[in-house]
Amino acid sequence: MSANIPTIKLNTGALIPQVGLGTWQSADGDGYKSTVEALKAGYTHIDSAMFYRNEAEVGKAIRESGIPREKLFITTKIWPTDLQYVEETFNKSIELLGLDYVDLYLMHWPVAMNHNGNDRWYPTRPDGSIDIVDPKEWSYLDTYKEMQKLLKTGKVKAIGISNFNKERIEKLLADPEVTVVPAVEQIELHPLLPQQELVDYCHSKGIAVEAYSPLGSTGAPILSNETIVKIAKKRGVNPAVIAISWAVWRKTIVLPKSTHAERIKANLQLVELTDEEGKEIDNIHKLLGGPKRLVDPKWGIKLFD
Ligand code: 1BO
Repeated sequence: MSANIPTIKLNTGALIPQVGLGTWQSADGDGYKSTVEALKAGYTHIDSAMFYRNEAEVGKAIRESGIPREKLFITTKIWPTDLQYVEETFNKSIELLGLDYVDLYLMHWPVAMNHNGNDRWYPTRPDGSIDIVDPKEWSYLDTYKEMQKLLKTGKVKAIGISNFNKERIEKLLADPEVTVVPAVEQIELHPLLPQQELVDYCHSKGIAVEAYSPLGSTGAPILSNETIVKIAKKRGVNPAVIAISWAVWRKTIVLPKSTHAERIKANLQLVELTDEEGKEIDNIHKLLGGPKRLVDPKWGIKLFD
């Protein structure tokens, strides 16, 4: 089945479908099932990550689909505990996926953590704090430079970043050894957290912006928002479609996650929002007391005061 999903041209020249399947918290068989359903429904863009523990199942679904590889856009990401080991981590990802290449490789967070053996994903120090690597020893800039080298292997078509704030992107772009502008910045984005300034900044630098948790992460609070529900009723679609269509309207790429076949399919029923509707959704966070992060680990970086 083919779906009419608009695309955006990345700074590499490649086209990325504006709607992709998000797979965070889809593991233990759910990553496989949701990827199978998405590919059946017409998605051609799947977003995975080492941290999601689903690369093997996502890859299996892709390979079994019989869809020519060049018709698909596949992303995976490197987690903070692996930032000092880019080449070997990437090789592990590609092996788990069982693919010859990925279309996009992202640095999941600009924070390096020590691989100290006590926890694969969130290593702690004896005092309970997260074991962050001293940036003088190794920083996200070092990781990015290693990621640049992967482009030469042909196994990575584009590199990008995730969960970076403006300051970190500025620092990255100002580094003389950074010769490749990230193709993508993937961040938490939804009507409670539009991050317009960061989106505009990325666009001004030729960096495409991807929205994770577009329905508001756990509990999907966006789906019961008054404005979203009102526009959804008027347009005769469900509220998720409005949130996803808003992301498309504002020229971002959006990664709705679902493990339910019907919802995966329904999330592709885009509507073309009017500018009036789009701006009304832009304003939702203001009516609710300002932007609200829903994915905000203590060790992450500050987005705003
Ligand atoms: C903590 C993971 C955020 C989405 O990729």
